Order: sequence, then structure tokens, then C-alpha cells
Amino acid sequence: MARPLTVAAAQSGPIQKADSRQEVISRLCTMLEDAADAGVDLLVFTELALTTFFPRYYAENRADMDIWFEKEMPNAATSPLFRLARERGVGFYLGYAELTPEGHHFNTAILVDKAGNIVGKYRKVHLPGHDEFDTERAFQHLEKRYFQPGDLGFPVWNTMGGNMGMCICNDRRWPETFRVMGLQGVELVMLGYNTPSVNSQRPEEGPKIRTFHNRLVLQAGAYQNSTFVIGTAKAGDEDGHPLFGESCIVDPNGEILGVAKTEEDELVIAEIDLDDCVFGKKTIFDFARHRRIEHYGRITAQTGEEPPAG
Ligand code: CDT
Repeated sequence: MARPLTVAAAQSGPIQKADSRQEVISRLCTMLEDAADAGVDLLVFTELALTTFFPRYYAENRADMDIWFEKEMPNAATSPLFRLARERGVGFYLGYAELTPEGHHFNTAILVDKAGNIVGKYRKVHLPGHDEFDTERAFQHLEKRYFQPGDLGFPVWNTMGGNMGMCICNDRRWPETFRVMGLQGVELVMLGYNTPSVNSQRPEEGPKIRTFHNRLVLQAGAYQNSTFVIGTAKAGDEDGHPLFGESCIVDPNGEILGVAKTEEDELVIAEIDLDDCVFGKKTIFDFARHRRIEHYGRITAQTGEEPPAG
């Protein structure tokens, strides 16, 4: 192995409304300790890893939801995780709800290196759901109410031996997410997710098709950009609402190296070689040789579809 890295998805089981940040951090610390014992260099926690998936709850007054947000990072609750990671020499991705000093709300992920320094920040670009209470849905998904779209783009950082990128949950369904990072030579894309096991607007769409969509987009994103991808779930039953698990690690061929078996706190570990990204990037997905950007103008010039006149 030329650039070996031991990586892990640190899947979270359900977090209930009443669970304190301290209780949750203690669970994340347990997973980090276990990962360190197994030689893990880089650990990927989930989206909104510190709280229940609160966008399922409606608040008339949005400020009432600020209890779910972090005003600084690290803070009193999360500093034990940063300290432990530094002591054990484990880097990590962590998703949380961010409230900035200027009063902006983002669905955020940070990348922390093995010395415990925050080396990257990403704010979720593709916010799913809706911004007003929807009586037609079996349950609410109010991300558009509580968060602003991310304002940092899709950066890639050279750290921990490779080119590292981040995205969050719904971003994985958009090929643009992976391609923008692919164009920066990304070799490992990390993402956390909270995905309901059923479609709130289509009850017949259950876990079978939903987990298929999850694998489909993670595997396609990996293959088409010749990169590793780690997808980490928050899983299980939160307040009567099931979220699917299947946290997984995908290689640059699009093949799954490991997948979670439970819907509880669980580590999925793989020893990877970042140099495995090189072959695809130099051959079939050598972007500089094969992309035809003169035909891609619509991708950035147009948002919705514009079919031809009938
Ligand atoms: N958290 C998040 O982004 N969840 C969405 C649910 C949308 S329903 C398809 C997701 O894309 O998984």
C-alpha cells in the first residue's frame, strides 16, 4: 500500500429528544476509543450527530429551535471528544447544527485532524423538505425552515495524507456535489445522513427502495470520480420515526467494502489505499482529457428543467 489509511464510519443509533449533549458525546467518545483501538486514522460521524433529527418538529417561532444549535465549536459539551481524538491521534468528521455569531443557521460538518485542529468546514448546500407545516405529509421535514443553504461551496482539503471532501445527506443525491469535488482531485468524500425509512409523501416507498437509492448514489459518486466515499447514518427509531442505517465505505470502483449490520451505534472499518484513486483518475475519468465543458453550460446557467416545446 502506497498511501494507506484506516477509515471508519461511526454510525449512530437513535438519539431521542430528551438525550443530553453530554450523553450523546459520551457515545461518540466510546466509538472513537474503539476505533482508535482498531488503528483507525479517520472516523466519520453522522449529520446532526449531537441531537435528534429535529427538522421533523415544527415550531411557529423559529428561535425556539435554537436549542438544537451550537454557537461555537468546540464547546463545553464537545471538548471531551476533541480532547480524546487528540490524545488518541484520530481525525474525524462531525455534523452539527451551527448558529453563527451573526445569527445564521447552517447544517454543518467539520473535519478535524489528528492533532484536534479543525481543518475544514462545510455547510449543507442541498436542503431537502419544506419551510412551512405541511398537512399532506405523514411527518414533517423542515430543513428549509431551520437552515440556510450553505455558503462555502464544496471545498477539498489536502490533509491526513490525501484530498478530503465533505458533504451532507441530501447532497449525495446530486451528481454536481461529487463532480465539483472530483474536479479538485478528491480522494475521500465523507458524508453523514439522517434519512427516514419511508417517504412522508408516498407511504409505499419504504426501506427497500430507499436503501437502494442510498447505495446507488454513493457508489455512482465514487466510481464516476474515482474516489473513496464514506456514508454514515444516524439510524433507528427516533420518537416513532425510523431512519435507515446501512452506513458504508465505497471504493473508487464503486464497490462496497463494508456496511453496517445494525441500526445502533456501530463502527464499519476498512483499510484503504488512497493511491487506488489514481488509475481511474488517469484513465476513463481523466477529466482534463475527456470532459467536454462546451456542452455543459446548462448545468450552471439553469436550475429547473426546460423541456422542448411539444
Ligand atoms: N437529512 C436529509 O437530507 N434527509 C433527506 C431526506 C429526503 S427524503 C428523500 C435525504 O436526502 O436523505
